[in-house]
Amino acid sequence: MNWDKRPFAVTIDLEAGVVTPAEARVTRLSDLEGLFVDEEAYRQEREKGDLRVYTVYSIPVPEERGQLLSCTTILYPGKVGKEYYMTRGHFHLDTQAAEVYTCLSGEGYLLLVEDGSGEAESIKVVKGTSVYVPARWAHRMVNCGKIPLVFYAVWPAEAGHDYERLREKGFPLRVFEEGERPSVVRLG
Ligand code: S6P
Ligand code: ZN
Repeated sequence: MNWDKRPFAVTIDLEAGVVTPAEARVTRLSDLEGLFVDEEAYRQEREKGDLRVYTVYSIPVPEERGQLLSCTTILYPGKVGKEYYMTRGHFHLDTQAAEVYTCLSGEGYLLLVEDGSGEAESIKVVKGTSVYVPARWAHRMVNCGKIPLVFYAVWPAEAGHDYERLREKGFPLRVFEEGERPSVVRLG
């Protein structure tokens, strides 16, 4: 996209999550090694193929103070063992950067954990749920439905992503299928 500091528009397919024009990035099972609790189930899934877990359509702007980045994420339905497909999840490198997640289609949970206290929350999301993610809260979306979970995110362009910090700390909440229903479980 040519950036000339002029207003511009994109088109978002609200059901499919596809943004035109935008750049798509696919995250596959092989990119998410170590993420899911059941390592044996992960190994078995990998033997079946390297399935897509989510696709992100980013609307690029310069990563400078004052700019707003936005994207859609299409999180496909699926499970590794009993654990539903989820995004990797992250803190923002800029500890003052908040974010808004708005669900356009599908259903699931947004899992959050606060960096200092370790306080954790799960928020049920369906089409139309818009969640304010305060600064310092790591965030991860989980698809508990049978169709793709599509959400639109907007956040400060200079926020950056800290995946490593979340990986080291671990995410205390997980969502598993129990009796054909999602169940949010606290680990440890
Ligand atoms: C960025 C925002 C989303 C995620 C995307 C994929 O701040 O939260 O665009 O990047 O949903 O998730 P993840 O955890 O792999 O970046
Ligand atoms: Zn974020």
